[in-house]
Amino acid sequence: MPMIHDLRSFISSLESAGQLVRIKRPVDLEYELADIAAALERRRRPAPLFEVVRGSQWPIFSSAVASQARAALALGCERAKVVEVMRHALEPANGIPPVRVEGAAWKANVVTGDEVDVRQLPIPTHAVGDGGPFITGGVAISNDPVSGRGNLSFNRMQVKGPCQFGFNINEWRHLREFLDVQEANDEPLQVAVAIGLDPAIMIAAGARYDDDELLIAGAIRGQGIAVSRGMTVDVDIPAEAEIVIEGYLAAHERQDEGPLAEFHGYFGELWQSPVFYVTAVCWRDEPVFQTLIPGWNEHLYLGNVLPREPLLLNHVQHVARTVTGLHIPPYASGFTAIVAIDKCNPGEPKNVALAAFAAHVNIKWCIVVDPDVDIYDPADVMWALTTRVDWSHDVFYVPGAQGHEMDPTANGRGVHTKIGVDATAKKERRGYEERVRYNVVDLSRYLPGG
Ligand SMILES: Cc1cc2nc3c(=O)[nH]c(=O)nc-3n(C[C@H](O)[C@H](O)[C@H](O)COP(=O)(O)O)c2cc1C
Ligand SMILES: [Mn+2]
Repeated sequence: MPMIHDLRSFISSLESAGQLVRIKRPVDLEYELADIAAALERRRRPAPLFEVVRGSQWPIFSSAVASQARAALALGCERAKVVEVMRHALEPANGIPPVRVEGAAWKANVVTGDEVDVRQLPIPTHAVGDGGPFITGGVAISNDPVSGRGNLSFNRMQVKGPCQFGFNINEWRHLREFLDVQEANDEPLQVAVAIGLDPAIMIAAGARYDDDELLIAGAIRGQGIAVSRGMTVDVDIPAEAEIVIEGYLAAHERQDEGPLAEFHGYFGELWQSPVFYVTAVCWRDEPVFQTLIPGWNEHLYLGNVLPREPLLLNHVQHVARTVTGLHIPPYASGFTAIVAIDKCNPGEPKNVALAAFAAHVNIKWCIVVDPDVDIYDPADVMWALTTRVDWSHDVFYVPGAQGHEMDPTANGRGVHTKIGVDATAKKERRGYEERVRYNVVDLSRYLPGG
């Protein structure tokens, strides 16, 4: 398979793998586009490329890394190897630094100064409870004002005017630290936002990492990501981005921003967020705009699944050498871990659940299954829960544990109850017969469209 190096080559790979659907019927930017993409994501259908969007000269692509199959394609591996590939890429020793080049595809079209009007960009309004149009699929690129190192992050951006966005930054982000440093000197912070990217860069941007996250993207691709200096900002931007928005976060300025669909599946509140002023908009010839459906599968894959599964693997492998697979499913807001083990001892599944709770505060439910259960299929996991769990023996609670402060079941400090479930078969309790099986068939050979 040809190597993925930008959004276009990823779209080609998806198309070859039957993971792309070209939508030719015109769609609206407000709600309709996101409604379709959201329905496709939840049904694990292909990623949509909207070829005709009312009010847009550009096509819009959504839902890049919204399923295990597409995460595997993005990483160039099998579904079950995603965790190991991510573990390798996140290991700081394996990072590959970006490579600076002069030219960039997006330098073909540049608009600066008074000519800028971001309201002409095809920015969708996604969910009915969102506060308006938001850029959700852009990666913010910045530099640490102290060390000079680069940084990638996701920050939702709400359109506020022709050259102005509300720009969301949580308390504990690197970008927040950088802005704090600049504000202490009454200086702005330069930022570039790249839209339409190699999914390796999107995956890297979702990770918590002490160095430049572009090193992770380099590790995924096995070579440094080409970057080029901004037109109006001193920031190195992926050279093959489809669209680039350059500008700065003004010191000490805050404005209403939000609400937007959050990762836990509820709408958030209005925030007092920094303000981003645009100094340039640049794009490749015939660019593809990219969006990400907030509060839905891709959001979870990038923020909670891919960056956290390696951490979970390290922890559960510490207590059980027999881990055969694990998954943090996107449909459970990143709060649930499913771990498959080939258990040697009856108590092992409970130790595995305890280790999962220690891996990350978010994890509040750990389900341990046997290797015959498909951890990517919620129905198969539900079957194991139903036929292999005696609730009074196989479940334990950890009340008063620390969780994520935004967990809707936790109190205001993020304190909640964790629950471990041993959903492995207990043959010592009762002999089980062989489970029902049918052979795996390639449905695309029998059904048009697969
Ligand atoms: C799709 C997506 C959207 C996100 N949106 C925001 C956001 O609006 N504000 C924020 O502070 N973090 C957001 N995050 C989380 C951060 O981007 C992410 O944790 C990143 O690692 C922070 O990087 P930093 O610490 O280098 O700034 C989002 C994450 C994802 C995956
Ligand atoms: Mn960072």
